[in-house]
Amino acid sequence: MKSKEDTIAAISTAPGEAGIAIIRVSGPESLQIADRIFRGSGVAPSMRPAGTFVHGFVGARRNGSICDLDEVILLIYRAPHSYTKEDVVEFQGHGGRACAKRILRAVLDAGARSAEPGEFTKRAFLNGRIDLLQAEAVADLIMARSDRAAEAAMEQLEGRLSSSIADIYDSLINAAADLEASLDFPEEDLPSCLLEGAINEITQARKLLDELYSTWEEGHLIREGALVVISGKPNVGKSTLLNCLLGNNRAIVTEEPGTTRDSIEEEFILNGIPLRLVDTAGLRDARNIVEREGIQRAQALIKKADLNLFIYDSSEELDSSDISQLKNFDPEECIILLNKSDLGSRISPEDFTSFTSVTTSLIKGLGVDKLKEALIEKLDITTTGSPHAVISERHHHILQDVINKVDSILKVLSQSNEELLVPAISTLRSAIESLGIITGKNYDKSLLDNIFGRFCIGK
Ligand SMILES: Nc1nc2c(ncn2[C@@H]2O[C@H](COP(=O)(O)OP(=O)(O)O)[C@@H](O)[C@H]2O)c(=O)[nH]1
Ligand SMILES: [Mg+2]
Repeated sequence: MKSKEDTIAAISTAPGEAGIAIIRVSGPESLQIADRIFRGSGVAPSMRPAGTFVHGFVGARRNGSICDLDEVILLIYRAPHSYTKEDVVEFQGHGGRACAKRILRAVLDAGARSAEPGEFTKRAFLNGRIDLLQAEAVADLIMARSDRAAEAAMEQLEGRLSSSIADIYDSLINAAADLEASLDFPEEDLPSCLLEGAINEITQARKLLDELYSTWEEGHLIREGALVVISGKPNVGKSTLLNCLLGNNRAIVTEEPGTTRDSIEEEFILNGIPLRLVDTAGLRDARNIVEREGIQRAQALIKKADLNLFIYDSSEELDSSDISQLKNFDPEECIILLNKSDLGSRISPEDFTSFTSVTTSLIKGLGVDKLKEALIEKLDITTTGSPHAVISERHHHILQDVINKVDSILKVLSQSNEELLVPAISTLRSAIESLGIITGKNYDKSLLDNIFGRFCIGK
């Protein structure tokens, strides 16, 4: 399927006051549309060579005469050397609320159609310039909230993930060919190299699948951020911790227990990973209806968290409710803070041997660096190691399906049961087809609508 043969246009820059706004036009009529509305020195845009730019004005016909709408630079690209592989022109006009819209209106009046979200990138995909993984990387890059997220998106855009999938794809195709060839032999004449070759190829693919699958956790953290929930009894220093990490006074801190009623969420970037840091209402038996609602929300958040930070006031003795609250936490996904160490320590790390604990005096900023180190370790976000692309939710689902199929094939092959060979080959073919949905070798309209519908207009 090639992209539709009409010409589309959209404002590609963000709205609002800015130095420059870019209006992008792509399709067979792009240059003729530029001829109709652009007035500059020298020859008409459609007579100009690719890869050039020219200064001039965009005009519109009003009451029989031409009136200038904006002063622009016009960039000219010719198929196939453009973002979409089609003829493309870009008008760089003035930013702001009105100018870009005036140029877009002139372009649409001259024969273009308004682009749908992501339609330029969709054309780049349909015209074979990039695969679906690279198209998704464009959206990831635009939405990246941290250095690490942008880095991973660039790796994907440059084709690292595509080439890993291609390696798996090739191994499975080779294995399918071997297995299909083996069907031509009666059982007693079957050359052992065919079956062995297939098993080797599939085992190799299985290893690569595992490696890719294991990047899901990191991919999820990079794209959605890690939900880190701060909880504990009233007055132990939860809001002080939020403010300490953010470096400002986001949450109200008072000596009065029960100050924080609703949860407060803020973004905090740690080692390139966005954390969704949530301060919650203190956990206690509350009478007040608003506070009770706040506590219920806190409990729901604790269950959802990627990581919990549970704070004690270590200047006070542990009581039975302190101990029982610990049951809500998985030691793997929780860090205990022993706060207010400046007031003396009645609780010690030895009281929580299965948990990671950090001693702090948040009012003095002590122990915060240790806490950050513990967070990095618990969330497994050390930035050492070579840069690598990471899979997304969509890829995760498909890879899970492929892994299940590959495992079932390996099981059948290990049993050397001739009768099961034909169904195993068809399972292998179906695994290969699923892989093709990741890169876009196989796609349907709803898959493309789903992926490109999430893009912004103009990309
Ligand atoms: N001495 C001491 N006081 C602290 C410390 N951390 C917080 N506080 C104080 O404890 C009180 C309650 O803090 P807050 O952050 O509002 O607790 P929250 O109810 O858990 O959110 C405030 O008066 C803080 O200034 C600390 O490390 N040492
Ligand atoms: Mg508070």
